[in-house]
Amino acid sequence: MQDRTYTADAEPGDHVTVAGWVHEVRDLGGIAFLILRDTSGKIQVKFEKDEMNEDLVETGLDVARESVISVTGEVAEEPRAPTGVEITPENLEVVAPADPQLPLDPSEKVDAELSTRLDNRTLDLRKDDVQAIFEIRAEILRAAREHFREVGCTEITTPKIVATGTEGGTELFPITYFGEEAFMNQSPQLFKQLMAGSNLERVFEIGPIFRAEEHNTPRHLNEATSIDFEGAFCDHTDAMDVVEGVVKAAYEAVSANCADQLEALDLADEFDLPEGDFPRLTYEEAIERINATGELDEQLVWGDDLPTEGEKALGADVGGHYFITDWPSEIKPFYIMDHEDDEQLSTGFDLMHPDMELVSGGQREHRYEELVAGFEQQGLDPDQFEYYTKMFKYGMPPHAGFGLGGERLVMTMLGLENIREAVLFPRDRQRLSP
Ligand code: ATP
Ligand code: AMO
Repeated sequence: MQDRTYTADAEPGDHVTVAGWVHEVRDLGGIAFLILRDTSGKIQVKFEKDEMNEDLVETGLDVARESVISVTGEVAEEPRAPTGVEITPENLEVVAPADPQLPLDPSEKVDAELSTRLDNRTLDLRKDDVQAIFEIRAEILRAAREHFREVGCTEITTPKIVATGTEGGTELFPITYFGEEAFMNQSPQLFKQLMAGSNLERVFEIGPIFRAEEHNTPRHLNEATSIDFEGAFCDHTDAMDVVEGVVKAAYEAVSANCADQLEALDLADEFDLPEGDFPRLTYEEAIERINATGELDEQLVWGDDLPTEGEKALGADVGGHYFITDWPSEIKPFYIMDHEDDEQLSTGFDLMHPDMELVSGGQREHRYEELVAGFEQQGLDPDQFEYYTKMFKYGMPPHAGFGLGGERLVMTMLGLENIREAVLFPRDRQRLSP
């Protein structure tokens, strides 16, 4: 391979080789420009027809858009070029020609349909704004990992092929595992809890979760990325502190390190960091405030789950991230601990963005007898979960944790309209390929 020696900070006079995709060719008669694009940006290549080798000019001007070419030449200052410099080519090689019939043109100003974009993700990711989403996503995950490590967590990975589900039986994807029924895991819930009982004590995982969600909504995926935490000797308030830290660290990292990407997304002027402590409303306060907005046709009563319009009304009222705590035990999973003085009230919490739920978490039931009784109340057979429950007989400390939806964090941070925009190859009811 020929070395690619061009970098975005090349100086006039440098002799460079730049390889990338043909973004656009403008032929103005005596002079023509080819804009070459690579991961670092775009560079102008100038053809002066009367002064340059005819073959070279012909190859450069005939090459189809999105072909990969390699150009060697000298960098010169040119204030009218997009980057202030241009290259006069001495050599030009077509590395990989593109079919002139593109299913999606990355240089088009008008956006293609989302389904066309998802069917042609490689081409779609040649657009600055789409590339920016995935660079920001990577920065968010990097910042989350760093924050977890700062608060003493060890990164783990847990199985995605499992024998039992935890988050509701209807949302499981069954698979066949050497002739036996198995499932794709809906959450690392049980495994991360088992690690809270180990000497690792505080763990986190960033990995896929699989849910056979029936709804086709702009905020549900059938394969999502969950950012999970579990900590021994933690209660629900400690877990809330950790997730608040992770979310703030993600915003701060994007603000500090992704200026170009925010610019590409037209967000440079409106990217605000979450300010102050996230308010912590109880479930009871939350339903009162929702009822007071008058946005719902029917008033909510204790025990109701919050409908989407209710979440939106409350989000608009609060105006930023906030927690909802002290949920009724009956609408939180069986593994969540109830308050000591009121067994109708759970330690479960949600972290909300004004537009949607980002996180669920809580302190866990760590007492063996109560845990087994919880399985039975849920209609689950405790024997099937023996691999998990038995570890609660051998010294399981109080512990708490949360699951944060990775794509929802990206989506809400960047104001994306559809969660699929935050996934390279989303899985939904209609989409199993690519
Ligand atoms: P020629 O005499 O071969 O046409 P020129 O440099 O005089 O060369 P013009 O015809 O004056 O070119 O320019 C055509 C268009 O291209 C103008 O709009 C001009 O601003 C623009 N242009 C010329 N040179 C450059 C350059 N190096 N980078 C960007 N734009 C340029
Ligand atoms: P829960 O089921 O609320 O909790 O999931 C946690 C967070 O994961 C995200 N999420 C999803 N994102 C996109 N598409 C989906 N289908 C989807 N399902 C979930 C959401 C949600 O808030 N075990 C608990 C967590 C815990 O208590 O530690 C759990 O999975 O952002």
